[in-house]
This record gives sequence, C-alpha cells and structure tokens, in this order.
Amino acid sequence: MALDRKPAPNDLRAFWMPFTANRQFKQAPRLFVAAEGMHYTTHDGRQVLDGTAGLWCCNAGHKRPRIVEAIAAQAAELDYAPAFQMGHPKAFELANRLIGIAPEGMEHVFYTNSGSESVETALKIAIAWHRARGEGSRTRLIGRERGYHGVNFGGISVGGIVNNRRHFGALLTGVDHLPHTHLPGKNAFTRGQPEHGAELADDLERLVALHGAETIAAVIVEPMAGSTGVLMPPKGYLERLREITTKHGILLIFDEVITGFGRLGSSFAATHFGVQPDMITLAKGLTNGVIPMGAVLTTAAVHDAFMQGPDHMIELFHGYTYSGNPIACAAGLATLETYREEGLFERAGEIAPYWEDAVHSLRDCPHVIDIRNMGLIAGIELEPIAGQPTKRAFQAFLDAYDKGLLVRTTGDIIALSPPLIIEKAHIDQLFGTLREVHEDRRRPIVGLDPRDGEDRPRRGGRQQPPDTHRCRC
Ligand code: PXG
Repeated sequence: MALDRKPAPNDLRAFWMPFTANRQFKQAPRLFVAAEGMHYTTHDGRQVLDGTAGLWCCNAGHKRPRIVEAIAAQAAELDYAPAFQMGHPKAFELANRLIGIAPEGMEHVFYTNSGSESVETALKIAIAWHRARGEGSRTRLIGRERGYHGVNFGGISVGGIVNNRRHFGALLTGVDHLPHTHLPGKNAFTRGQPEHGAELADDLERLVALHGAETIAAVIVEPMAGSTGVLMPPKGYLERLREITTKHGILLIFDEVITGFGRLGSSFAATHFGVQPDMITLAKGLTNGVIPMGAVLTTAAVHDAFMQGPDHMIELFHGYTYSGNPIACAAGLATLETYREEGLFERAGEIAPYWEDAVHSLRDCPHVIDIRNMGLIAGIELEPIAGQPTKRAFQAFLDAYDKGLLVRTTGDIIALSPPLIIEKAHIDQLFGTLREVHEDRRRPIVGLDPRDGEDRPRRGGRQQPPDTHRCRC
C-alpha cells in the first residue's frame, strides 16, 4: 500500500505484534512517541485525540505528574522485593486503599500483573474455595457467549469470543456458557441499560438442571461486556444472576478489568448496578495503564475459608514473581490519589449525559445500525460490508487515525472509552471526526472496489481536509 508517510524509525520485522494485522501495520506503521493529557503524538509529529484511554486503561489521561514521580521515586528507593514470604509497605497500603473504594463486601486483595492473570486467579480461587469447604465436586465454570476474560487458557475457556478460542485446541473441560445479551431487534439505540433481556439470566437455571449445582464452582461475567463491542446488562439481569448463583451456592465473579475505576460513571460496576459479587477482577485503570498490574478482590467469606490449618503452611498455592511489585504499587497508589484528588469517577458521571447525546447524534449516519452507551463508554455498531466482516470498522479506524482520532474496533463495532478527564470540546471533536469518517465513506468514489461497492484505497495522512461536518442522510 503506497502511503505518503515517513518511513518507520526502526526495523519492524522482529516484533510480532499482539492482536494486530502485522503485515498491514508494517506497510503503514502507526507509532506513538509521546503522550500527554488527552493526546498522543505520532512518529510523524501529529497530535491524536485518545478516544480509547490507550486500551481502556489510562483513565486519568497521560503523563500524569503524580504517577510519573511516584514511579521514579519508588525505583530509586526499593526496586523489587520478593513477592513470596516477604512483603513491602506499599503492597499493604495499596490493598487497604483499594478496599477503601471497593464495592461493598470486598475485603481482600490478591495481586496479579494483568487482567488475564486476574481472571485465572479468580477461577482458581473459586475452585479451591469450594474444595477448602469440603465441596470438591464443584469444579465447573460458567462463562458467557461473547465474554472476554483475557487470553490465558482459563480466560478463553470461559470466554465467548470465537476467534480467541477456536485456534487453541480443546481448552479447559467442564466449562459451559450462558447466552450473550445482545438483542439488537429489541434494544437497538438504547441509552444506558436496555429494557429487554433480564430473562437471559434464567438460562443459568437450565445449566444447573443440566449439570447439577453440586458440580458448579462459579459464574464469571463482565457486568458490562467491553471487548465484544460494549454490551450493557439488560435491566434486572445482573440482579437475577446474583439471585440464582446465591440460591445454588455458586460464586459470582464480576470481571471489572474495563468497568473498574470510573468507566461507567461510578467507581466500579458492582457499585453502579448495586449488585454484590463474591470476587472482582481488576487491572488496566488500577495503575492508569502505566505499569502492568492486576488484582482480584474477594469477600471475607472467600478469603477466610483458606485461613485454616497450621500457621506455617501456605494457604493458597498461587502467585506471581511480580505480584505486588513495588513500582506497580507506587503507580497504583499515585493513580488512586489522582482519581480521588480530581474526583474523576464523579466527573465521568457528570459529563456522561453530554457524551450520551453526542454519541447518539451519529444515529443518522450511514451504516450505523446500533449505538450503546453508559458513563464514558460507547459502542457504535456498523452494518458489515457484505462478505467482508470487520472491514468497515477497520477502515473507519484507519480513517479516524488519519484525521487525528484514536478509536478501537471489534468486529464491525467502534468502541470508545476516553480518559475520564475528557472535556466537552474533545467530545465535540471526537464525534465531529467520526461523522466525517462516516460521511467520507458514503460519497460515491471513482475506482470503487467492486466487491463492496463503497470502499476505496486509503489516502495518506493528515493532509486530508475535512470538508463538511454533517451527514447527508
Ligand atoms: N477481562 C476483561 C473484561 C478485559 O476487558 C481482560 C480481562 C484481560 O486483560 P489483559 O490485561 O490481560 O489484557 C480484559 C482486557 C479491546 C481490548 O480493545 C480489551 C482488552 C484488552 C485489550 C484490548 O477490546 N481487555
């Protein structure tokens, strides 16, 4: 693909990039070389508005001085402390701070280094918990179609993203799935929680009848499913799941890797929806994305069941070299302080109505078949190009990038999750740019690709002038 961009500064061959179209990328690389506040700087010197908080993680925006300083100071003081049978003060301090803002009932923190590790940890704790209480037959794990719980074997087994599973063999045995909650026929263009679909939680009763409650350890769901394209829980759905799991002695795990730390306009989704799980998985916003770190929060009931037997015995045979790494803890503490000092969770809730109106203003754009939103998150679902799924959204991603905006796409859905420091002017810019992207794609173009009737070769970068701000639809 011939593009009038500067060549990449490095040889790009060695790095096998994750979840990336490597060959496409290396023909037309997109590199960030700096970031501050709401913006990235590209290698060719452009400012790009961050519509995704990096990968849903930089909730306080970029290059926050308190976090930068905390990391530098910690590295100079205590760079690493052994994670097993030794401790350091900041790991305890951060755990206490986390519990201080955590949803009701959460009393203990187990550290990991990512969302994927948090999920594996929570699933293992669930199985071991039942065993510790004399219910060792409870080993089955229930996830949900379209769920994303990271990329390790437990996570992809309970997960329901087809491409993340089907290339990797038999996965874990003893796993089953609830149906997903995407009902576009009934819920399209809903603002906030959809009306229809609470009854989908009742499918858990079917799985209990099929397998026997005495075989089921845990149900894991994202309270708001992010990676699959931003699916809100139908009204009453999470409450039903809680009721049924409690009734059958099954643990309920909320995967809040995305929803944690203000994304929905409250500190956590469990708080937002008023539903109390037994465990919560976290990562991303815990350190503002700056240093890898994850955590599992548990209730006292989950934790205390392990605290038996002789004092000198290890209670849970699980942990990572970098669990509670001092520099990650320092970053976590500085991040939580930044959120608190600036009231960012509340801020997200306050600006959410403006965000909601802005995203729904795209409803009249061509090919937009659904829009979903809550807090500072949104999904814009596009009609796929016949025979070429994902291509329309990927083109929109490339076009937006050329116009100075970073968005995420999954399938044919554009996902937006900006830093919580976003201002109204940024929101205007973000949706103005997306409108241009959709408008550009609608115009008849010379040299059409006959397969889809509307795509065209990409143009080079920033010199593309936006010529109108309104769709003609
Ligand atoms: N659970 C949930 C709910 C997630 O969203 C993970 C676990 C795994 O976290 P790690 O830290 O292992 O990546 C995630 C991660 C996207 C996107 O754009 C989403 C994630 C990661 C990268 C991209 O959809 N979610």
